[in-house]
Amino acid sequence: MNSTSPKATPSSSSAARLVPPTTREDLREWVDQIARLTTPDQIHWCDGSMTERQELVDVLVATETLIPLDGELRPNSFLARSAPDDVARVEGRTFICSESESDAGPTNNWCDPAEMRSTLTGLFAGSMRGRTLYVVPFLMGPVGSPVTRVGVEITDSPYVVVSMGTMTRMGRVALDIIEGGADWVQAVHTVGAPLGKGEVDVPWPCNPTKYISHFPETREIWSYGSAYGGNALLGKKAFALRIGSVIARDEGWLAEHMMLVRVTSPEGQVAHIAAAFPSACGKTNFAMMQPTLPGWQVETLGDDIAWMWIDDNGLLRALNPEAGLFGVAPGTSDSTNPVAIQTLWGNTVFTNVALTDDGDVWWEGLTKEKPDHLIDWTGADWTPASKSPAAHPNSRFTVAMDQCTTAASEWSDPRGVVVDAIVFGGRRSDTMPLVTEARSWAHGVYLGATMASERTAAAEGTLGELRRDPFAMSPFTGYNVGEHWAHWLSIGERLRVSGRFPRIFHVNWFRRGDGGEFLWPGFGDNVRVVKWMMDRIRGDIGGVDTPVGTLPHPSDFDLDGLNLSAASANAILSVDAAEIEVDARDSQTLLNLVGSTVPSEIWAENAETIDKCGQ
Ligand code: OXD
Ligand code: MN
Repeated sequence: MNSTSPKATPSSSSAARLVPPTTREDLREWVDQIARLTTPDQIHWCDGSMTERQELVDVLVATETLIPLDGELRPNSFLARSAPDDVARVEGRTFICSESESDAGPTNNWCDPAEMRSTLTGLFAGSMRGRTLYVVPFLMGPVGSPVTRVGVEITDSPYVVVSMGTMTRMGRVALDIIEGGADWVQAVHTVGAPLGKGEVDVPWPCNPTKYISHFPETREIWSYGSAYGGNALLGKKAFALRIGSVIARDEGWLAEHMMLVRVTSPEGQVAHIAAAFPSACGKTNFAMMQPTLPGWQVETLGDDIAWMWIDDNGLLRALNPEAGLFGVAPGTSDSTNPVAIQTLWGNTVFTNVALTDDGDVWWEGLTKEKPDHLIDWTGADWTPASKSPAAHPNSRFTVAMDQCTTAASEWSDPRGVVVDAIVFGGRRSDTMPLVTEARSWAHGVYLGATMASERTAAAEGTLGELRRDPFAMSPFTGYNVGEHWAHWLSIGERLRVSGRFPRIFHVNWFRRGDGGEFLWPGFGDNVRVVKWMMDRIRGDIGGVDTPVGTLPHPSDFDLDGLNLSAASANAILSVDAAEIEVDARDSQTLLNLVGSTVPSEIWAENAETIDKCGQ
């Protein structure tokens, strides 16, 4: 905030928000304690009202953090441009600070909690000088659900407050639940850019030093130096996945990196599907699929995170704990995801996309023809001759889930939905067929544990290299990955009581032919895969037993009307045992890394896979 600009004084009209609106001494004491450490100019308790949101937006426009878009083309929408070095989650700076290193496991960065506390205390001391400390109470999940949890984020970024207002149920609604006696997860965030007296602020304050630290035992999150989504909107990855997965393990439920949809067949059969994909595998497109087969409907329940629990009848239920969509913009278009395009008609904050000359947004892939002139995500002039992309590859949109044109009415039902199918998937140019169904719950857990994806240009690492990403949770499990697999197996044991197991499938939309071309059309045609899953769930059809699970019998799989050669169809709907064996042996590198916490069932499934390859 620009302390020299009278316009930029946050919420000066709302003196009431400076008074703690809670009788909870422990909450007031905690806020005081953080304020004593960080020394902000003032404290603002957020109520989550539209008036408050408008006041914060006005502040952000005054500081040029938000650039208003054209009111006709993109009503009530804004563009934010981050600092060039604050554009993505920072996995290398993300820490699980459990008391014991083995609790974090070999796939997390661990740091001794006492050492991390001492580092953070030094960094947070005085870090909010010249700024406002916002107290942001929020819910993950709808009011009244057994899995809904409360958090309070303290932040000095009004951009974060506005974004939390979209991504969570924020303000009074959460404070009321705290008043009722609920515990809350403590989340402390600073951009790490104190302002000197009279110092003019920059539009995107942040700090080159970054820490995203989690303390699983005390359920605390401390985030320093970044204002970018996944690092700073602490309800999302930090709470709903990292701390959430620890709470879920301790309490016997699951906090997973999965989208959630409701599918209805032309005959009226309904199925709810939860699916985990690493990034760049079309997870959002699946969540908003427009089926190409007549009479099919896919409705959106969630695009990123699913919390799942076993209900009193022994059924696995799921809900999306978030209230907004924080999606990747590039590649989103009328042909790849028309639902997202409709959803973004207005009331949207875009971050790091390009600005058109008429005050709208643009990103690579939005239109076939590139505009003649743009302002790129760094604020510089851009033409099609420019060497760098106009929108950052990780540029984002933030929009309320309510605005999603395919949102199922159940998306905010506190009872959640019964999960019929769990899907794991990755981007594999070879080896994995279009779809298989796991032989058993344990085999499904094995498929999730060893799932892998080839790196794309946007991902860190060497292009095309295969990365194992267990349950698409690599950077998101707040405890030892081997214990996560054991936890999934224990959920299976508990489902035995009702015998109502969701089916587990593995999909691969990305098989390539000899010339490198994609063999499967994907997008809306993925409903054909869903159709086969629904037939399997109904128990109508058999399949072909393979080392990697049950493969569709070609005569049971609907390819009608697709321009797919027999050779391509055969390639995606067949399994080469030799390739699967190589893959199973390759996944032993991960199992050996995870070491002693790998459940024996996972090794047994690996051995059975290899065994079946030799038969
Ligand atoms: C996300 C991610 O932003 O998974 O959802 O990185
Ligand atoms: Mn995600």
